[in-house]
Amino acid sequence: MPQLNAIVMRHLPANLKETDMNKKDTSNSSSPHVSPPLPYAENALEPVITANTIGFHYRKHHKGYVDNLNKLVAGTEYADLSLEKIITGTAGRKEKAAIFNNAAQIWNHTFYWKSMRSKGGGEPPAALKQKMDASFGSVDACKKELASVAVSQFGSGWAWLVLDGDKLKIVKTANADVPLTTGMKPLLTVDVWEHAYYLDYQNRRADYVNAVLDKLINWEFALQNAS
Ligand code: MN3
Repeated sequence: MPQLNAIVMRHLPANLKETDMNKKDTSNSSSPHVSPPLPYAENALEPVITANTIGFHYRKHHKGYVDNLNKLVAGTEYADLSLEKIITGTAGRKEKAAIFNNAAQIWNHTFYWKSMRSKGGGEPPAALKQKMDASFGSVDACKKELASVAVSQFGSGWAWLVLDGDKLKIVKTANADVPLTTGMKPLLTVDVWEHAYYLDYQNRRADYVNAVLDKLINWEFALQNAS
């Protein structure tokens, strides 16, 4: 799908280009994909998200997708491809669903870690605020829509702030799906799979989402991706 590939590569956030997202583990050629390091300590997001949750999420779930993908692509036409090329090459192909799901979940999680920071939330940088005002009317309206979409995603999935052309939009995706495959440019994401919040919030997804948006969300990351 050369056309789709071109769209996706053009829309990749600058800080997620191949050097970052496609690190090769040269010590073990059968395991080409690795988990990029967390951008902060596992306890850096406390008390909103505990080190316990981050530990399981990063070291078990995220790593699980990496290990699965490495097994699934070994000896196939995908073995030497970057994560992005695997995602775009398998999107929408039922017979490649396992490869797509694991590859997309690696990308989504790396993007999710960067979408948060210690002492995040608060006022977005002026350039992002301007875009939010233009697209949603206000920062609050943007946050409300993001929260409402995150809470209403039925089952596992993701809520995203994206750039669609010149306009900011909020979209949700189910399971491993990622807006990259529809030509939109992801700016930030919130993981609403239960493993992201259940240890800390049990069934209270709305409390998790609102706390993330108020206290952790990394607006600077979103702005970098928008420029
Ligand atoms: Mn997750």
